[in-house]
Amino acid sequence: MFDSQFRNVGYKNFRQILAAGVCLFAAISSRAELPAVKFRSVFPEATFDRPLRMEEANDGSGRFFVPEQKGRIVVVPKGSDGKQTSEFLNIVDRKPLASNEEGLLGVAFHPQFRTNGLLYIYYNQQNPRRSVISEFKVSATDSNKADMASERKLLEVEQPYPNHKGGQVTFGPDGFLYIGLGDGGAGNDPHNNAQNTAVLLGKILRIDVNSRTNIVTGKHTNSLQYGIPSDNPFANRKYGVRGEIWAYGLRNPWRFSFDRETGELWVADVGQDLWEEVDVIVKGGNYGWNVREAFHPFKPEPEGARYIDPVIEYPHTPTLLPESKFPKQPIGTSITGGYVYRGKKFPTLRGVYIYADFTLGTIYGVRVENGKATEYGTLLSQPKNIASFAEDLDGEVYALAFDGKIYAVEPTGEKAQSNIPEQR
Ligand SMILES: [Ca+2]
Repeated sequence: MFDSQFRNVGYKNFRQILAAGVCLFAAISSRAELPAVKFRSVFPEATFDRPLRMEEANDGSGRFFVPEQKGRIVVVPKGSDGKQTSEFLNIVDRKPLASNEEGLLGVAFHPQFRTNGLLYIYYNQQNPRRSVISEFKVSATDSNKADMASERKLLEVEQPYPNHKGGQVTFGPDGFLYIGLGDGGAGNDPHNNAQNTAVLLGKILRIDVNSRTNIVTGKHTNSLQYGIPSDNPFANRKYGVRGEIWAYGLRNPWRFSFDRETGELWVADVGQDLWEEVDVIVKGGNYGWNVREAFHPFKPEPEGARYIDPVIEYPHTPTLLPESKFPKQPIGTSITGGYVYRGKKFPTLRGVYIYADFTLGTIYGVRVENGKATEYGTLLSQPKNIASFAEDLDGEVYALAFDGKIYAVEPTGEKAQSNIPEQR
C-alpha cells in the first residue's frame, strides 16, 4: 500500500512529506503491537470431555456444537453459563477413540444448514482402521438431535497406523468441504503418503457434498458419494492422481481455518521431532513433508522438486533456536492451529493469526503480509493443553482446553512480548 502511495504522490511540499511520514509511522507502530491475551471462561458450568471443536450453528439459533473425542456432540446455548447442555449426537458405542489421536475429530455445518439441516462429521473406526466422513441430518422433530438413521457415508479412507489422523472438516468460502488428513502415522511417513498424490493421506482435500462424480474404470462406472470440483488442481485424475486433493506434503494438519476477510487457508502442520509449522495453503501446493520439516531438510530432496515453505516455525528444543528462521519464537512440541482474528470486539487483535502449542499451552500470534511474517510473539503463557480453537459467527475466538473448559481469547490491554523479524 505504501509503495504505491510513494510512487503516485509527487511530494511538492514539506507538509505532504510530513503527513506521509506520520501515516507511515502510525502504520508501523500499530503493526508492532501484538496484544497480550487472557482466557475468560465461557460456559463456566459446563465441563466437556476432550472437546476438539466448537462450531456455531449457522441458522441463527445461537447454539454451539461441541464434538467430544469419545463420540458425542454436545449443544450449548451461546452466551449461557453452560448449565443447559444437550446431547445432539452419540456414536460412543462405535468406539471412535481407539487410541490417543483417533476419535470424533470434527464437525461442519452445510452452508445451507438453516434450510437443509445437513452437517458433516469426521470419525475413526477399526477393522479395518479407517477415517469416515459422514453426513447427518437434523431430526425432523427435535432441532437439538441428529437423525441417526440419516447417516450417509461420503468417504472412508483406510489408515495404516493409529496416529496422525488430521480430522478437520470445514466448508470454505467457496461452499466446498475441505478435509484434513495426516500422513497415516508411525514415524517418518514410512509409505511416503504425504508426497504421493495417488493417495489421500497427508493432504488437504476439497470435495462437493452437493453433487456426485462418476469414475469410469474400464467398463465399470462407480459413482462417488460426492463431487470433485472441476477446478481442483488434479481434477482430471491423470496417471491415477486423486482428484480430491487440494494441497499435499502435510504430516498432520491439526486444525485449519479460512481467514474470513481474505479467504486464505491457514494450516498448522504438526512436526515430528524437531520443528512445528504454520502454512498458508495454495491450490495444488506441496508443503514438503516428508522431504522437509518446516524450513529444514528432512531427507535428501529429489532434483528439481519444489516445496512451499511455512510462514512461521518453532523448534522442540532450545538448542535448535539458533537454526530457527524465527530465533526469538519460543519452543513447543505439538502445534494447534487457530484463526486469524476478524472479530469486532478487539481491534488490537485484528489480522493476528492466533495459534498454540498443545503440550506447553503457549498461545502465539503472528501477522503475515505477502507470505512473510512481519511480527510474531507469545500472547499468553499458560499451562493447559490447548487441543483446538473455535471462531463464532461474529469472528470472536475461543480456546478449547483439555481441562474440559472453553475460554474466550481476549486482550489484557498490555502488549505481548513480540518480535519483528530482521530483514534477511
Ligand atoms: Ca512443511
